[in-house]
Amino acid sequence: MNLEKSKALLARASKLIPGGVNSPVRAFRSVGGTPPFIAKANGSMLYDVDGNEYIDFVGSWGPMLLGHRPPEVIAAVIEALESGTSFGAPTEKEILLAEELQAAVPSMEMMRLVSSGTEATMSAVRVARGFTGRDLTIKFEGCYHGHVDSLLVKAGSGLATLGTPDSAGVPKAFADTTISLPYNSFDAVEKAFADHGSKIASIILEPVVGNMGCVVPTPGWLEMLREITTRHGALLIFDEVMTGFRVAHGGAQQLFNIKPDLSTFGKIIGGGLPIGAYGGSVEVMSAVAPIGKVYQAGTLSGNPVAVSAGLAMLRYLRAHSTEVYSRLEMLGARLTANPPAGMTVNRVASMFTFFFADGPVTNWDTAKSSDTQRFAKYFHHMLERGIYMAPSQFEAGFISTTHSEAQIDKTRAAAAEFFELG
Ligand code: HOZ
Repeated sequence: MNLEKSKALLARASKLIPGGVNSPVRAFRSVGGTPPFIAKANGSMLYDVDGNEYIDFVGSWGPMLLGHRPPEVIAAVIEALESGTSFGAPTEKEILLAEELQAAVPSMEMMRLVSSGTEATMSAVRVARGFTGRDLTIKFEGCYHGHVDSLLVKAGSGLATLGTPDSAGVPKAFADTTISLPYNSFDAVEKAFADHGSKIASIILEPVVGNMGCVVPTPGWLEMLREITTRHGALLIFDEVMTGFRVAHGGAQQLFNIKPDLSTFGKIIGGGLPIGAYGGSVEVMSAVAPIGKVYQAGTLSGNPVAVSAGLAMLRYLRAHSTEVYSRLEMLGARLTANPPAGMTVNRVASMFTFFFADGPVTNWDTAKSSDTQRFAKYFHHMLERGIYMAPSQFEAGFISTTHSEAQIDKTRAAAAEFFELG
C-alpha cells in the first residue's frame, strides 16, 4: 500500500516531536511500519494523506461512539466558536453538562470538569488522599490511568506496548505510594488491606479494562472491592474514561450495579474534544477547593467549545439511548462471534480485543502471554485490507453506531483470511 506521503511526514515530524508522534502508541513501534497520517474522518471511516481509506476500530481511542463528525456535535462546536473559544470564567453550559452527566451517572452528585482523563484521575486520587487523610493508592497491573506520576506503576497501554511497565522520571517516593496488584485477584486485595488497611486512601481501577486490551471483571470481584473499601474507610474510584457512556449509558457502574465513591470521565463526554471530569458524593467532593482544602484548577477546565460538544453528545445519547446501545451490542456480538482458533476474544458491549493467546485473558500476566509478533502480522494484514485496528495487542478496539453490518462482515472475513493463510 502507498504510504509515501505519511513516510515523508513521519521523517519531518521525527525531527521536532519524539518519535514523530504526540502519544507513543501512535508511532507503531510494536507493530512496525509507518503510521498513516490522517487527513480526515467521517462516520466509521478514516482517510489518510496518501488517499488510503480505512474502517476505523480505534475511534480516537473510544470517544467516537457515534462515529466521526456526528452532525449534532459539529453544529454545537460551530455555534460555540461564534461566541468565543476560552473565557477562564464560568458559563451556563458547564451546569448543563454537569446536569447531563448526573442524570446518566447518579453517583456524580458533585463534579469538576477538567481538560483530560489524566487530569481527572490525578485529581480523583488526590481528593481521595485529602478526604481520607491517607497516602496509599491501590491500582491494578495493566490498568492505565493516564500519565499520572504515582499511577505509572505497572501501567498498561503505551507502556505495556513498549514493554516498559514503569516510566523513568517517577520518583521512588511517588511510586512507593502505589500498591500494584493483579487484576481480578480477590486474595491480593484482601492481603493488601490486611497489611496496610489503615493507610489505604483508595482503590482506582478500570471497571472494564481497555488499556491491556479489553479485560472483563470476574463476577463478584467489583462487589468485593466495594465491600472491602467501605469496611476499611477507603474510597473506590472507577476510572470510566473509556467505559463511561460506552459499555452502557450510565457506564460500567450502571452495567455492574456498583456505586463507586469517585468516578472519572474523559473523551466521550467532550464528543471527542479535550475534556475530563471527576466527581462523587457531595461529602467527598466538598473536599475540593474553593470549598475544601484539596487544590485543583485549570484555565481550560470547562472550556466552552469542549463543553458544547460534550453537551450535544450527551443530549443525543440520552434521547437515543435504547437504539444506540442496542445497535452497539448487536455490532459487537456480530464482530466477535466464533473467533478463529488461536484467538481469545474479550468483549463488553462495543469494547473488544482479539488476543493472540491460547487461554482466557483475565489479567496482565495472561494478556502479556499473547504472541505480539503474530499480532503485528495480523495488524498489517488488516491495515492493508483497509481495516484500522489499534496498533498494539494491549489496547481495546471500539465500534461506533456508524459501522455497518457489511463493514463488520468484511472485518471478520479479513481476519478469517489471515488464519487461512497460516
Ligand atoms: N494509549 C492511549 C490509549 N489507551 C493512546 C492515546 C493516543 O495515542 O491518542
